[in-house]
Amino acid sequence: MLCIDALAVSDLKPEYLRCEYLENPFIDEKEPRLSWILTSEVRDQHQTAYRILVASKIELLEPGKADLWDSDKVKGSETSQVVYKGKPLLSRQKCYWKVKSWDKKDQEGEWSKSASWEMGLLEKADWNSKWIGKDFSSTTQPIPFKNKELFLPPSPIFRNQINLKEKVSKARLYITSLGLYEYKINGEKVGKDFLAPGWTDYNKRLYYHVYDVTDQLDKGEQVLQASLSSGWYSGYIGYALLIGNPVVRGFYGDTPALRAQLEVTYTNGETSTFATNEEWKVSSGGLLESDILHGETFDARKVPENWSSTNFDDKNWEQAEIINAGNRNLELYPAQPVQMTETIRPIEIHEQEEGKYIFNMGQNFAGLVKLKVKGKAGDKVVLKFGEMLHPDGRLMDENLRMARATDTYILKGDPDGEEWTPSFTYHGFQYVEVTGFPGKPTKENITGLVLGSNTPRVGHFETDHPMVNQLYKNIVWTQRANFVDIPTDCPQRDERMGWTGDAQTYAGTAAINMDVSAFFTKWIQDLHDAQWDYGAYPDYAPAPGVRSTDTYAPAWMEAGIINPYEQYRAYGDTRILEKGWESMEKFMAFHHQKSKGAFFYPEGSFADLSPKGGYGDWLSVGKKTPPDMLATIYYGYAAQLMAEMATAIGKSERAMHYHDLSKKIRTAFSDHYLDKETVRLVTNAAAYGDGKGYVDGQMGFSGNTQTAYANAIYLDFLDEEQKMVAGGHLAQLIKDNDGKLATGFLGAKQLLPALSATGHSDIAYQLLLNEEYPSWGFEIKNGATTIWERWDSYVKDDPEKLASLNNGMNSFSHYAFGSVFEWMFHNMAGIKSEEAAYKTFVIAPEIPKNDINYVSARHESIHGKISSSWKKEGGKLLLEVSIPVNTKATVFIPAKDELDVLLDNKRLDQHEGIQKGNFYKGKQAVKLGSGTYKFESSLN
Ligand code: RAM
Repeated sequence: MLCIDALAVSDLKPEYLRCEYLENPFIDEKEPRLSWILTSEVRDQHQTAYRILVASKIELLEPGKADLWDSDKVKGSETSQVVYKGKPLLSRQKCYWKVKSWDKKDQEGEWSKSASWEMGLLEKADWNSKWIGKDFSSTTQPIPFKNKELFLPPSPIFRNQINLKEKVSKARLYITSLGLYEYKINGEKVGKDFLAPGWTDYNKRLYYHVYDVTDQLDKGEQVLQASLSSGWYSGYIGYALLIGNPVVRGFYGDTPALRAQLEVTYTNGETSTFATNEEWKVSSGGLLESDILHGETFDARKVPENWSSTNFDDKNWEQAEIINAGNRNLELYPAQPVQMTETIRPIEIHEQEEGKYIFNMGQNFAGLVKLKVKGKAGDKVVLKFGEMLHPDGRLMDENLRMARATDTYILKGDPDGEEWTPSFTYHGFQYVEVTGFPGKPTKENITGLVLGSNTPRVGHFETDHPMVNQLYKNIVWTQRANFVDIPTDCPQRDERMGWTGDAQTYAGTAAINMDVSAFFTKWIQDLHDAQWDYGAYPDYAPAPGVRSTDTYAPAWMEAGIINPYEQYRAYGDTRILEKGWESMEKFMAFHHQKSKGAFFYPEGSFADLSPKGGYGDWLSVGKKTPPDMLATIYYGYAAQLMAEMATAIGKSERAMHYHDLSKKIRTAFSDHYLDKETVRLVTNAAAYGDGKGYVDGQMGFSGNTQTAYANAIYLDFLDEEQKMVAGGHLAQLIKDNDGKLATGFLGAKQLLPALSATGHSDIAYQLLLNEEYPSWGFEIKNGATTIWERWDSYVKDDPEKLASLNNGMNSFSHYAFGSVFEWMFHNMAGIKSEEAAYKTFVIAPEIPKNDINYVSARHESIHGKISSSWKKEGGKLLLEVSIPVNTKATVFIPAKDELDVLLDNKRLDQHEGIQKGNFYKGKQAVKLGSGTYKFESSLN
């Protein structure tokens, strides 16, 4: 008989090996962090030690041979963020690694499969390529558009023919650009990325990518091709044109430029580098207009025939211009690039007027379409993108403001038909208006390509309530549409900026849905890069300056603290805290100075901003929560997070300082904004005068708002007793408001958790399920497939109301209100992290009396799969949970009493080794290690 113990081998298996959050990546981090996930069939399993091997060749990846690092057996339970401590890593070095773990009985598991990473170019001297480009501005005519003019230079194409003398054993392309690039070898695109190298403050850092192109090369003649577009570097950004900013495009520079080097190792061991330089030729190709915001015009007749073939003669092409791009700081792109993540088929087409067809893609998303068409040379197909239709069936484009959002294709007349996908733009849309199509188009002529940062999906949520399921779907789609290199506010109109308020409020939800560890590693750097000299974090990052009055605002600027904190909470990332620490301290010093050392902000403290007070509880309904009250809350919240982060990185003295500061701010807050007798939040509304200059100031100001209580409760500005009373006030406010919410960007996330925390879970559920304006359900009833910017962005079947909507600022894909998902995951499914990265967590589902009988949620954490799933069945509550290896959870099972709870069909006291906690307020606590557990109890 096989006896596991006798073999003394544990079934503990390290899987999903990652380096700097990515699988087998190219990196330039000299001390990379390694992570793995453990699986085991044994319950309550954890790691007591691990051993990592790193070798320069796969053959050396064995004990005793590993030439880069052998960690030896290291005692500890860490499975993520383990820092490489081997030999110094060099440019281009490939590293293979594997790991094994010892279990709770100190039994040894098997080695993992091997994984790898490869170093990029670590020294400036590694770059020997030149910047090449072509300035077409003198030949570009402005194009009239909506009473203004657009300046859309064509995209240059570049060519260089090389000869490889031997067979190739290894080839890497190191590539970056100012603007956007596409690089091809013998007509085949390198990589699958779009919009590379992304958006950063190009004066501070510019990212490059590395591609393994070994399989794209052969011995002999090869054609290297590239094209460039303005992108964020020299194209249009945001609403600069709309508001008449002195600069509307070219915020970072005028002429896009490319820098690339193809490094080849032959089978005989020799190497060659083929770099961009004056040997490259340039011409204009088919791309007559190309802008990330406005779209592209492509004339297929203008593409030089056969230019990807080695027989092509480029002697009439000009020599590429060598561009003086200065001394740029080049770093390897640290995240998953923007890629096509899905394709979508149209669900219907209607001919809106003769020759004008509207394709309904059935889903609002960000991306492009691939056009398939057959016709004669010179036929011109125009694709216009929009999110909604007017009641008469016309495409709604008013809400796009100054984004042209149009792609045009001019046919070359290929009898076999032709296909086109734009290269350097994207749109936010559900509908495509097609004109000029030769004949009558069918659904086969258009395919939707979903673009976005390719962050792995790690969250799932399902109930037996169709509206709630649709809401969850809409949240995920909105995240996909807006996580496009940076977290944008919206994908469709002339904006698409990394608004900090939106990003801070949504960060928690984002990390439950997708693995955004690498994505936010990048954007948090953008945020620090965009910090003002005086310490405030900006309204959006990157911050190119699309309006001079866009400076900073309370609850927007705190993204500089909140987003790193959320990254730490989700992934246990302490390095990001260490790296940003100085900037964050500088920000806190700004607060100190701005508040004149008073630990709170009295009414009017931010009257110097435009709008006055900042953005406040943006897009709330009814009376406004005083922005200075919110500013005080966010100051105090930031101090509290600083204390926690300081502790996490071992800065105990700073932790004490911030702990003390956070307490002082809370005291000053309640001295000024709290009537301690009634526990009402109060303000001196008279200080705001008639409210002119404040966002919605004409509505008047009050401390007694849903947002005020929700924040004070959720962010710990009240003691336990006060919290319960304030919860009562909040519940009453909702009742007085016909059972509806009234919160904006700064209250929508906090509202439901604040209700749950104060015993009003029933009202939280009622708000979630409400279908009348304003509510999440209202959007869905009116056909939303994504989360809207405003509670009343659209109304079906009411043309009059529709006509009165504010189309100057109306997006149908804005994730901020989707932050309600935090409550759905934390409270409906009940999963809440305690220690960072779910090392310990709680599962405490709140079971509603009516309407919902089933909830199931899952999250692939950095420690593995967590799930909680409950259903009501025949008067019983069935709860199934799973807890990853190396973590512990406290599960709270709703029950009549402790004898009412069955675990795997047995009473708790009949189980050995189960740590039973208290029975308190209708819930039995049980502390569990890893495994899957089934509970049964009576429904109350
Ligand atoms: C809007 C943006 C964003 C918001 C700011 C205040 O224009 O769309 O969502 O944060 O304004």
